[in-house]
Amino acid sequence: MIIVKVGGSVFSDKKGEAENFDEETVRRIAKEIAEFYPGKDFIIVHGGGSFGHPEAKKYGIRDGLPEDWKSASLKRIGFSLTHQAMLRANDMIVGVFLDEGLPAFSVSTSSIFLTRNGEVVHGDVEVIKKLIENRFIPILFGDVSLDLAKGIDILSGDQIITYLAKMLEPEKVIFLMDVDGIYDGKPGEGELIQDLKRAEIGPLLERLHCTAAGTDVTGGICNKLREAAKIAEHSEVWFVNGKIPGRLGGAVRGDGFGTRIAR
Ligand code: IP8
Repeated sequence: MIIVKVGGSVFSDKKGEAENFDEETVRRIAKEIAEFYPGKDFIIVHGGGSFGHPEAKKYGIRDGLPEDWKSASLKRIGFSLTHQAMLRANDMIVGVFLDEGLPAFSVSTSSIFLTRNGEVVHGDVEVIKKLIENRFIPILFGDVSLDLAKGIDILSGDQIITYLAKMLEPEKVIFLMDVDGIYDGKPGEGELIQDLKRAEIGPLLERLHCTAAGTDVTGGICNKLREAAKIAEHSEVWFVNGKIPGRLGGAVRGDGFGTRIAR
């Protein structure tokens, strides 16, 4: 089994207008997966991109539910609007996969996961296991979550993958991004790291001065790297450019260009 994270910046331009969708790239990703399916099983998890992140930021979903009724009521509306925005992204992605003849099936993350301060404390993976057994391709997504500490929060696709990797022990986890992999510095300035060891992730996070930035409410590359350190306990991890044809296929085969973290 291979888990593929389709980063929000791969299927949409986070700096562009709200809910823009790069159908051509998603179609090409689906075609690359079709080269390996049904020989291999896939689970897809996609990010928020220009769909979930602007809404989540606007309504301050990560701050949780406040005490007073009036502000909590507005937050509840924002919670649902953020989820609806993610459903629209998911609908488009699932639609493209179906169109390419892949049996994609939408799984609404907020219906099967519970968090505590953004970390998964419960995830119903039985449905996902059964979908895989019946040869479907489950498509989950970064979403809002009901949170045991704050009432509501955001659950990043990256956190979902860490949980799935722990429960399902996939052969590989592949993160598709809009850059070639993990850089020791800013993409384009620092050097691309082709082989990264788990033990090197901590010092790298320090060198990258990891702080949340821009519209990404879940912390971008820093969050990915922190999660990758956990995922690498269970599976090989790849970071590749999802915008460039063939990179996903290369990571599936194991001879691809990008950053590889061996188990
Ligand atoms: O882009 C965030 O998912 P991510 C989802 O995988 C929302 O971090 C709703 C902002």
